Amino acid sequence: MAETFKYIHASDLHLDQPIRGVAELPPHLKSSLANAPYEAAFRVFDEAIAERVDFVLLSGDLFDPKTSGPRSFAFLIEQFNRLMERKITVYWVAGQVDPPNHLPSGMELPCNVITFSSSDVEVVQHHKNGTPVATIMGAAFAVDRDEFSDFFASPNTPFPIAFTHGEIEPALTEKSNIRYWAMGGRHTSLEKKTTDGWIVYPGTPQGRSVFETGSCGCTLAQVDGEQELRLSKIETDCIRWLPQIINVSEDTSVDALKNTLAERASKISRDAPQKNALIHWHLLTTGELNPSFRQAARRNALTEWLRTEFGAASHGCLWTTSVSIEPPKQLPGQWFDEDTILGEYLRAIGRFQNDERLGISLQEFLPKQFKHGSFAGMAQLTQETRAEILNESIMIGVDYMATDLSNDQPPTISSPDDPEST
Ligand SMILES: [Mn+2]
Repeated sequence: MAETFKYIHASDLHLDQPIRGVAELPPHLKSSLANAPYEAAFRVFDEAIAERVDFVLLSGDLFDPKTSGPRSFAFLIEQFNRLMERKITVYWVAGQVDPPNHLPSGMELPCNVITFSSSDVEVVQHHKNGTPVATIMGAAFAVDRDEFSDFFASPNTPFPIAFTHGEIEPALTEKSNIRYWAMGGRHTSLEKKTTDGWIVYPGTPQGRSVFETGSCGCTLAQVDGEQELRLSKIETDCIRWLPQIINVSEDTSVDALKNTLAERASKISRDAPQKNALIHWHLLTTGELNPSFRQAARRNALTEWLRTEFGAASHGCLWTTSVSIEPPKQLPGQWFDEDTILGEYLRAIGRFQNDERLGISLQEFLPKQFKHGSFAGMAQLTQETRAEILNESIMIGVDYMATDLSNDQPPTISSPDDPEST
């Protein structure tokens, strides 16, 4: 029977990358948000120690030496030293931003850290009690890598692990005899079965934006005496992005919506107690546009209510980042037909919605000094953001220009001496 062993696989720590897209933040969440990337990475190394793993695989993008200060590197050295004291080896393969051979000068890695900086495959065998248990074939990220045939092991190689960063097609892993593809470069986790084993992207230990939703962490792999592999996910994130979609029909009342939101909020708390969450509530209109939520001011009031009700705790806090509404596919026909500024405005947006070939050029609105460089990129719309912006433009137009406010006014309390009150 072969020696058993286990390892933790993590990637894309991006220590220097802050959490993005949260405009207003209460004081009680500020420090936990600022420290979340470090906190999550710390948990990865903590788990390695608690699980008494044999080694740790770090599949690149740990931090960007060009943009980060000394904190990231000092933090990593500290963690590597903690692992060294416990005789845990660290394998680190270069991702897109962190070639280990480009580390700040004068900074030295502890001797338990083995790096892979070349884009050619280098092979290292990991030994346990004098026998080789795993064969690590590491190669740094390469922009032009389109084949993976160099990652290949002969049938009797001890547990072959391919170790790199970038995108891979499962078809390219066939006949490689690789048991585990330790990949990096995707920020959301992914496990895929291959003919010989698994492709694993553990994802980032801490989601940074609304595009990195749900639980984040690292992967624990255990290989038993029969060479069978067992995978499990370990959650390490401190703050979780949990966007929510709520259906709203034309006659949903504000109170009914608040009940639905409260139910959803308590379900989130039950599923992940003690976990701070950032929530964007997206109201999806079924039927016709609900007049109670069509004005931005009403949605802002809802945001305030959500923050007060569920966002006050410093543990298990559900912080509402925003409330948005998606207009129904069909707005009242007369709005489009009416001979008003709103009618003309909606007809113009409709033309853009119906013809994707109609480009939206925002470049011309950029101030002269921002026409080139990184700002210019923000004026380029993807198909998805184009649809989103058109939707939002409709809501802004309706908000400012729709005249039929008869159902929109908040209920007024009638005074007793008003002859018309009943
Ligand atoms: Mn990355």
